[in-house]
Amino acid sequence: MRSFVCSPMPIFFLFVVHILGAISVATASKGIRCFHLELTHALTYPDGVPKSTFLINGTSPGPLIEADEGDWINVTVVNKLPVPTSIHFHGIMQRGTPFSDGVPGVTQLPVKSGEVYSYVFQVEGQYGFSWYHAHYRGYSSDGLYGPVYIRPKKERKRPYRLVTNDSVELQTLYELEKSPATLISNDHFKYTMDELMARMENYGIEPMCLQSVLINGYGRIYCHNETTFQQLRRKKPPMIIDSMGCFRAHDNKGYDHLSIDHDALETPGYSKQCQETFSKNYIHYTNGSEWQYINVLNAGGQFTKAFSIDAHDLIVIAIDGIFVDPVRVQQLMIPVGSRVTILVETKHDRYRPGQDVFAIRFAVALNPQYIEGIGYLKYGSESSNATQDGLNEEALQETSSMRFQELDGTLRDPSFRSLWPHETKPLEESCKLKYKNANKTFSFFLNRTGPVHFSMFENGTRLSTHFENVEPLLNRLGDEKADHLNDVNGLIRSINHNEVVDLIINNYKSYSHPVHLHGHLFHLVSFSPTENFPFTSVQEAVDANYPNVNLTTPPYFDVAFVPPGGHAVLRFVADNPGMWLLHCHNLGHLIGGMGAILLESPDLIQILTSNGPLGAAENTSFLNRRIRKST
Ligand SMILES: *[C@@H]1O[C@H](CO)[C@@H](O)[C@H](O)[C@H]1NC(C)=O
Ligand SMILES: *[C@@H]1O[C@H](CO)[C@@H](O)[C@H](O)[C@H]1NC(C)=O
Ligand SMILES: *[C@@H]1O[C@H](CO)[C@@H](O)[C@H](O)[C@H]1NC(C)=O
Ligand SMILES: *[C@@H]1O[C@H](CO)[C@@H](O)[C@H](O)[C@H]1NC(C)=O
Ligand SMILES: *[C@@H]1O[C@H](CO)[C@@H](O)[C@H](O)[C@H]1NC(C)=O
Ligand SMILES: *[C@@H]1O[C@H](CO)[C@@H](O)[C@H](O)[C@H]1NC(C)=O
Ligand SMILES: *[C@@H]1O[C@H](CO)[C@@H](O)[C@H](O)[C@H]1NC(C)=O
Ligand SMILES: *[C@@H]1O[C@H](CO)[C@@H](O)[C@H](O)[C@H]1NC(C)=O
Ligand SMILES: *[C@@H]1O[C@H](CO)[C@@H](O)[C@H](O)[C@H]1NC(C)=O
Ligand SMILES: *[C@@H]1O[C@H](CO)[C@@H](O)[C@H](O)[C@H]1NC(C)=O
Ligand SMILES: CC(=O)N[C@H]1CO[C@H](CO)[C@@H](O)[C@@H]1O
Ligand SMILES: [Cu+2]
Repeated sequence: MRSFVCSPMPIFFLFVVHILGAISVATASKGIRCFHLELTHALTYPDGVPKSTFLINGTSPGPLIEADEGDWINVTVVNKLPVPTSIHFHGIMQRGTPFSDGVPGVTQLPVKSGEVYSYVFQVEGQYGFSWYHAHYRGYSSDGLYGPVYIRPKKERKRPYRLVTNDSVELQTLYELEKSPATLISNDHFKYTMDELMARMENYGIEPMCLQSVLINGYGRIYCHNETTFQQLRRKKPPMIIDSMGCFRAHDNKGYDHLSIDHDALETPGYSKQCQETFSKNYIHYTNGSEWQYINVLNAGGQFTKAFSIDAHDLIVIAIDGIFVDPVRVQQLMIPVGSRVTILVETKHDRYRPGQDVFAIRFAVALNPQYIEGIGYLKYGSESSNATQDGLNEEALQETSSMRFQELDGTLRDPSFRSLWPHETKPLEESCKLKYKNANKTFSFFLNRTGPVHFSMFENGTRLSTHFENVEPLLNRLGDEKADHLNDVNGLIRSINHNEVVDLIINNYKSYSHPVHLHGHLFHLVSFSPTENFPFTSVQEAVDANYPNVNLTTPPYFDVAFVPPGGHAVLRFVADNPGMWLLHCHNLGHLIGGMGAILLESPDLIQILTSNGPLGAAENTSFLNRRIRKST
């Protein structure tokens, strides 16, 4: 059969792949789900102020991509933007389809303006909440992001019985699992990412001062007074905090030398006088259900978020899509790129439909800015109120006394509990750590090596500037040996099939970095927020009884938050041939070079070697692809 047939209905077809150039594997599958995404450029007013935005099918976030575990998916992207781009499916492993990973310069050429490009992959053996976003320059933050949800197959173990044994409630949870709600926050700057990057290059300023925090594309500019800011800082040294809540950090020289751009929002400490807006905030209606099943994502390109819903506990059931032992908390700490799935009990015997409303808060945590995005959890349904804007602001004022966190994300009471993704345990046996020893260890060192230069390597090596526009590395594998790749910065070559690989990631003192690995989930086998890993391998640490090593029940996810001065050790099994980026998910840091490319099992990588590079748009007939063996 020569091509897939798009169908939401189960149909059967043969998908023929050639592995190692010799074996033909015929895989029968249920069908393929096709999604069409049109990328356009428009002026929008997400927080009441006009901004040049990139949209997906006219919206940002873009439409949901949903499927059942095991499905094939075909996402066809029509680039009607004035710029090139690409789409990466964050959390989708791309097993057998590394060329659909969406990283320009590594797995494809950028999709140029006017071109069409299809990403085809299978979600076999994976489920839960992921997301898609542009992986070219910083365009993700300009609006190119959206949710992906893969419904788990029947056989998987669920955590629901650890939450309730009431059969009606269990049924509700199974029902809600089919189409969970989504809350996505984005860091919204006054300027577009290209404008910010130009400023970064010219003035050595990182984008650090948000205009607003959006929730599902909605937001407002809130202005807080000096008293509020100073109270938040009461236990810390005095500092200049501007009207947008941005403050000058001690270690950035205050940008005092700058003679221009002082007014511009992205210069911490110099924002223009804050101008409040009253645009619409996002409203999540309970629709009368006793439970809310919500996928929460920090899609922001910049800051970790402290998330909470006033007066409502959060029961965490999955991290990065993977079910975990449920934990009841009042607050989630969500690094950039991380996803947390929660259950929230909405008690309709206590709160009144059409009336009671509670704030949903995404606050920038660990600052350097005091700012939060607010949405509403509203009892009742949209129709139980005549107008969308008929929000009871008075009721909101009342319930805000029941809030858990301050504007800076700190908890208001020591009895409240907060949870980081790295404090969870995977639920299913299959997601637990199986390997006590690693075959290979690689070390990384997160450092700022220049005003706008960031590196993952001890010697300061960075991903090359504009690596995104070069001939994709996957293509360069070709027939010959990988000699072509000698000039590639930050390439790790020696990962062989089925090896157990440890990545030791130490962080220098000044910034935190959310490190994301493509193509794999990993176990966090050692972590410390305060010290670098004092060994050269996990085995040495085990031999020394190092207390931060965790080989019994380590967390399992795809983003590791590495605090300043701390470390994370990631362990994964190299069972997915491909070229996988390992990078900081702070967009400014990634653009500044903070990444590495893991070349895994080059002999087994399936590559498209027909005419031209993978980026030859329109040509999605990769069923015809020949798989070559590098000899
Ligand atoms: C994916 O969908 C596009 C648009 O419908 C189609 O042209 C292309 O052939 C499909 N790709 C595969 C591999 O089926
Ligand atoms: C996006 O818009 C296109 C064109 O209007 C439409 O065909 C497609 O179904 C939309 N995609 C999704 C996922 O809604
Ligand atoms: C439900 O029942 C199981 C098995 O008896 C038990 O392990 C679990 O703790 C119960 N769940 C709750 C929420 O009580
Ligand atoms: C500052 O804001 C707080 C909280 O909104 C308010 O209680 C206080 O009265 C304000 N102070 C001044 C000086 O405006
Ligand atoms: C509530 O119902 C509306 C209208 O049917 C729907 O759009 C929305 O997604 C529902 N919300 C939840 C949380 O299920
Ligand atoms: C390992 O990690 C889990 C999950 O974060 C935690 O509950 C457990 O206490 C950790 N064990 C050790 C020995 O650190
Ligand atoms: C971090 O970068 C700075 C600036 O380039 C350099 O001086 C320093 O040696 C680096 N630190 C380490 C441990 O590599
Ligand atoms: C820096 O270290 C990396 C990783 O060890 C290595 O591949 C690269 O060749 C080194 N670069 C320089 C300039 O020494
Ligand atoms: C990895 O190491 C183990 C021993 O620790 C060994 O049995 C296994 O063969 C090694 N795997 C590979 C792929 O080298
Ligand atoms: C697409 O690729 C196939 C080989 O995989 C080739 O035969 C065909 O000519 C290409 N089509 C275009 C439009 O480039
Ligand atoms: C029709 C309806 O239920 N309207 C309600 C909308 O919300 C306000 C305040 O939140 C209520 O007072 C109305 O009764
Ligand atoms: Cu970073």
